[in-house]
Amino acid sequence: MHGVNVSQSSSSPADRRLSALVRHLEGSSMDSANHSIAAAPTSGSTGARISVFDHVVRAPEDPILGVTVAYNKDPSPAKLNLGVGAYRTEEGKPLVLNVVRRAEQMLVNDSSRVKEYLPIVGLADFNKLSAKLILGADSPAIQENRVTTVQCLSGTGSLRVGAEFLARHYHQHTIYIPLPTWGNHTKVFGLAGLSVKTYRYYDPATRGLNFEGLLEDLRSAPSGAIVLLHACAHNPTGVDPTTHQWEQIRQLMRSKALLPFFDSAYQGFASGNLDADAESVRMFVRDGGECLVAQSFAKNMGLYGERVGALSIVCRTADVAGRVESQLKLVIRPMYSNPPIHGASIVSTILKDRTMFQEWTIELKAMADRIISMRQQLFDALRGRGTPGDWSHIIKQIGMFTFTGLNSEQVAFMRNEYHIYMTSDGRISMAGLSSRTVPHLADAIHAAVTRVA
Ligand code: KET
Repeated sequence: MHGVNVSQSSSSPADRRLSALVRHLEGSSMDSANHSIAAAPTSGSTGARISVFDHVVRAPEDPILGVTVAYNKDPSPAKLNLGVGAYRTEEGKPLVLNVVRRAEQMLVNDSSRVKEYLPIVGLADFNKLSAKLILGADSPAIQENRVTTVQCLSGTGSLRVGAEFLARHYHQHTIYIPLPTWGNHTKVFGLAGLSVKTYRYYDPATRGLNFEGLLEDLRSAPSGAIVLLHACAHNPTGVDPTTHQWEQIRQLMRSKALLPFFDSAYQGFASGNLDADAESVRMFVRDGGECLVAQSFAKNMGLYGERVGALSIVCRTADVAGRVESQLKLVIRPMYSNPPIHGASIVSTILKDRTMFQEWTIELKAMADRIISMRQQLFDALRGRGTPGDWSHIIKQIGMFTFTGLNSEQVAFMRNEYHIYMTSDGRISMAGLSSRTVPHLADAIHAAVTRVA
């Protein structure tokens, strides 16, 4: 046995993962000599009533999902949850798309369907159709069989599987994520063993893109570094590069051999058009280079809790793609073995039927349009109240969220005084608003801006 010495007392999760990996590679089992579990029996027969978990400290709630936890505990009838990015109707209710209901009905009525395990990589139809959706029906990369797609547990799972693969098989372990970004990115990539750095993205002064800062940071990144890009509808800022800026980003990244890892959680939610929202990804695929794409169907098909997503890796050749897929299977099998069948069956039923696909795009556009109309209504309501400040970013920003510019004290004030819930960075989910609740929100923002520094 070769002697790799990794300290058992190292405290960072990455170190612990490395230790576990080393033990695994050395073939030692969990209860081998140097890894005895120093704890009292769990039966309670010793008389000592101290839990073996007594040292466990309470963790804070998740910065985004914890907002819903707090909201659920609030008895006020006026409460409003603008925290998590989840679509609501004008009536404030969660929405199951009609086309999804129809697909589910068809699945239920099909008695030939069984509940066998899916393959490790998931449902074959779903994978093909998902790649087509993001890369385009006429994508040469698909035609040349250079894309491997695996079904994963929604966007988060796709990011994590991609990150685990990169940590094992890619020479550069540094990933650059935008500042700010979706809060979970840091944890997903860090826990997979990558070293997470940031690149400048948002300029609070202009409430727009810090394009020069972004270029400068990517220019000084080490060659080959991984770069996380939001395909569209950047979360939390709602600020996307223009097509021209994307092209400059692409040229710079390719010239430095930086590896693009796209997070596509909002395809169709930015513009209401699936193809337009995939353009950034397609620009990078069109040049023949390699990239990763994590796709989520949570928002655009409203399948949040079904956990449907896909990871696609676009490779140089079909041969490489085949080998990459074989390794993705080794990542997935010990994590969750294989993905669930129901959500992916809904998606593939819709994507493969021309009429249902059409119906989906109409329902998706309606969701995107309702969000855009909420932007206008909130903007008008603040203007109507003469609320101090320039609120034009509310109508300029793209996608599900408005990055209001409210500070954490103002956010706390709005929660305490108005029962309005949002993330502490001042992000509000426009999809959680309705014509009925806009005045309440505008009153709260007005009060926060005028009364809380
Ligand atoms: N990427 C981005 C950019 C993102 O905003 C989310 C979810 C995900 C991935 C993951 O979604 P999934 O459900 O795994 O497909 N964002 C919303 C929900 C959350 O935080 O989990 C949010 O920001 O509110």
